[in-house]
Order: sequence, then C-alpha cells, then structure tokens
Amino acid sequence: MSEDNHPYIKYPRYHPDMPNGAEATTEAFYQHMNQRRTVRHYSPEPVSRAIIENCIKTAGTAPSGAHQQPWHFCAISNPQAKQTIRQAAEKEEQEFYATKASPEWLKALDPLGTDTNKQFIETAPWVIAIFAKKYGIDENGNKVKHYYFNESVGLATGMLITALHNIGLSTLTHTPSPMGFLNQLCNRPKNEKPYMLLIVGYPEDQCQVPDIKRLDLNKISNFIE
Ligand code: IYR
Repeated sequence: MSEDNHPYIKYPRYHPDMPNGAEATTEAFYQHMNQRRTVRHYSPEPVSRAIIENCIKTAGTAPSGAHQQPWHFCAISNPQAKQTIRQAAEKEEQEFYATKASPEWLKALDPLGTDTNKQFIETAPWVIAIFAKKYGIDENGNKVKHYYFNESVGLATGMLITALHNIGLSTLTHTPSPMGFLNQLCNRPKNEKPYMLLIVGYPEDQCQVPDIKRLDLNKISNFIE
C-alpha cells in the first residue's frame, strides 16, 4: 500500500513502567505465564461481559498478514447456545474417539484424560468461538485474498489466552472437528472458518490438572550470538 493512502504516523519508543528493570520484569512475566494451565473442570462463577470485551480487544491488537485482521470472536454465555454447542461437539467427538482417531493419537491424548464428555462447555460462563476469515469481501461483493490468515488468528488467540490468564481466568482450547455447525449457531458467513472454541472461566474448587512438565529453554531454543 502506498504512503498516499496509508499515511505514516510517529511511533515513539514505548516505555512501560519497569521499576526493577527489563530482566527482572521478563523473569516475573515468565513466572506469571508459567502458572497457566489448560483447565477441563470449570466453576459456574460468572465473568462480566466487560472483562470478555477487554480481552477480545486485546486479541484484536495482534499483528496480521497485510493488516487484514482476519479474525472474529463470537462470545457466548447464553445457556441454550452453550447446550447446543456441547451437544454438537460431543457428537463430533464420539466419532473422533470411536473411529477417526488413530491409535497413536489416542495414546498421545491418554495422559491428558480427555474423552467425549464436554460438560465444561455448559458449566463455564463463556465459550468464545473463534473464526478465521479465509477471504474478505469488498464493497462490491468481490472476494479479497487474505494472507496468512491461520497464522494471524493463532497469534490473536494466543494473546486472548494471555489476556484472560492475566486476570486469573482459565481457558481450554477445544477443536471439535469438523466445526461447521458453529457458522449457523454464531450467525457467521461462509468466508469465516471456525478456528477454535475457547472455553473461559475459573477452575472449579477441587480442579486437578495433569502433572505435565514444560520443555527446558535449551530444548526449545538455541542461540547464535
Ligand atoms: N478434540 C478431542 C481430542 C483432543 C485432541 C488434542 I491434539 C488435545 O490436545 C486434546 C483433545 C477432544 O477435545 O477431546
């Protein structure tokens, strides 16, 4: 895009408040994010719409291919809608566990204790259906190619999870497959592909999570200095 139709503005260096300096701040943020665990047992404790709106606004600050912002978030707290999603998701999952999943896949899932029961979809106060806009539609109704839409929506989803964790809310990234039923339920057009369901709420009182470990730094990175 030329500078004419996309003028530039000054971007002064951002100075967040870091009384203990950048190294201590990044270490503290790592410790904070390392408390995040995927939760499958939720409390029905309500979460305000304002909180969900602020976290979705945060997700919408993600970078995206050609700044096309190819995401849509449908936030659902309506009990009937959640029940419909649960029923549809469980139907898909029954097929997944009974026939679609390979023995290797089932073995990989074993430590996580997942199964076809998706009670959490109804118990948690919010379910956010995330859609990826595979292409856009211009003013004349023509298709507009979207670049890197999967990567872009993944980035936005990560930022949404981070924003929710930041105030102590837990999430579960759930991908019933196929998820076509979500377009109809969420009133979304066909250029939007259901990307993920994000279950959002506080963990139930006696919530347990599998005792998994994260890979060490030296297993997930190398440095060339
Ligand atoms: N979608 C199924 C199976 C599942 C797959 C993966 I990869 C997980 O990390 C967890 C579950 C389900 O939700 O049960």
